[in-house]
Amino acid sequence: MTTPWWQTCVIYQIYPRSFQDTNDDGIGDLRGIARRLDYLVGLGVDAIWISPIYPSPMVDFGYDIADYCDVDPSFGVLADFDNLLVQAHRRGLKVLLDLVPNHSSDQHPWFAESRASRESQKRDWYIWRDPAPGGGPPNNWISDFGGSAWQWDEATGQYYYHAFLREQPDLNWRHPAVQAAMYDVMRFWFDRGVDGFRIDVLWHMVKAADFPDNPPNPAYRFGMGEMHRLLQRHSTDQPEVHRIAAEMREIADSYGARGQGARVLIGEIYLPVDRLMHYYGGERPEMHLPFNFQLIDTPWQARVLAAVIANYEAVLPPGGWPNWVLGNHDRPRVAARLGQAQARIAAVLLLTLRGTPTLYYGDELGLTDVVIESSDVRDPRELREPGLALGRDPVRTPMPWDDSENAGFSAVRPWLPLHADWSTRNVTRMAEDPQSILALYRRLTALRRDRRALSIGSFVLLNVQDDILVYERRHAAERLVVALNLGERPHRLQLPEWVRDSRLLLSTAEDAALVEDGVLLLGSNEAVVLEAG
Ligand code: TEU
Ligand code: CA
Repeated sequence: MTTPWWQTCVIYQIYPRSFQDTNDDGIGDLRGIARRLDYLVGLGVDAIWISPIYPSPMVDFGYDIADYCDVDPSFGVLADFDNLLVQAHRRGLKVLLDLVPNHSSDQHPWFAESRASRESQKRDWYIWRDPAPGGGPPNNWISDFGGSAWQWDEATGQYYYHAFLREQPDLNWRHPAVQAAMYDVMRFWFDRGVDGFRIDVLWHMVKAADFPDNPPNPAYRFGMGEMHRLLQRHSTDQPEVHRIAAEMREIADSYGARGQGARVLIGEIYLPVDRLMHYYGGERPEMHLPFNFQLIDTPWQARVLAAVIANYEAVLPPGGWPNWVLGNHDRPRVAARLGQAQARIAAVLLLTLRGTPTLYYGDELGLTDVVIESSDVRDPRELREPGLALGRDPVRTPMPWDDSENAGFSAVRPWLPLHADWSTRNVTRMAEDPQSILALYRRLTALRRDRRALSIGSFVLLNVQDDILVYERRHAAERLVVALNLGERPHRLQLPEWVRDSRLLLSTAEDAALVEDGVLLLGSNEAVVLEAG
């Protein structure tokens, strides 16, 4: 029985505007990704997910799509994508695209036709409603980026719904023609050879048919962002979304359901874990991997993490494969949240937990959130709700390749500024330093490849105390122990009997931990992987 690649792989997210520029416009492009594929092979990842590359006015930097079946000129042309795919596949790398089915750009021809008149053939492709009886928006729903989620259209005298920007009208997924059109988009890219999709805001796609007001959120506090005033009870996570997710899965499976040829679907879903589990599917399979963002949101404390991991393992449905994420293009970077020392421990955690890990570009260098001067702000989220630290520019800054001008990212000033220490915190420099976090990531991916216990083995929590988290990964005769110190204080840990004669496979510290008489001396901010026998 062969394990499908998406269970054993390490996924690497690329924010294409910020990875590598090749035509001197300060914006990363597809040729740039192709140029850096050998870096990714050396890093030891197996699949890349590329944030949207399609034609877009870039109001939300590609999450506002004006044509689902082409490439934006700032990223290149379709032939560049085809070439990237060939080059990636030649190196054994899978390529996942970002599918954004919930909404299009307001510049998409579908929306132009829809808004043209109430009688338009495509009127119902989007969500149009009359004003509330007393006037004003049809209900109280709030955009995730602040303000009413309803935009008045003077010409046709109705409101349209947008869960995000007004430039991102939501498609009406209750309409069969919309479903058919988006399924054709999936086929377009599957036919070209892509290995799967990360699906944007999957849980948003269907709204309650009668559009009731959302209830207030009792936990709302100023500073959380206006969207959190209300619970998104009726605007998201509706039962009907599951049939759509299952149909998407059927399309993916029709291109490859097993082994190396499998096509994979990853759902972006921000929901409590019990709700998240439904997106694996019931009678019919849905997402291969509903993104598990808990490591991003969980306080960095051993007991809390242990509880989160144990609960997640416990509620996974039969056959449901776990996955873990430390960061993405919307959330603070891991090194900004935890600091450099613990970012290394987080790397060990991400790559030794049971389940498919997704790594965000730059986190392997310990990039932190870059301070963006107000004149440099680009993210519409920051522009709409300034000063609440909701902006996402800080985590989308250019990848630093070397200490040449603009860090080898571009010959010209990049679209967002580089981090301050780019002349030392860059790929070339860190690759030479065996103690760098980059070197640590390389050792971790190599170890994960080498030890089936890490990729497909079982998981058992062994010890949780103070700042210490210890667990076992086991496959057949292979038994590994992972011990993490989430704090500064060194610890002496009594090891279980079976691991007394153990070998140290990896340590994050320069002078690695010692095992003496069955006691592990775990240093400050140190994580180790031991192998029994
Ligand atoms: O993100 C959706 C999303 O859930 C977040 O913006 C969320 O509202 C925020 O993290 C608060 O928890 C996806 C994309 O990843 C994002 O870049 C897009 O802006 C958004 O959808 C619209 O497409
Ligand atoms: Ca470019």
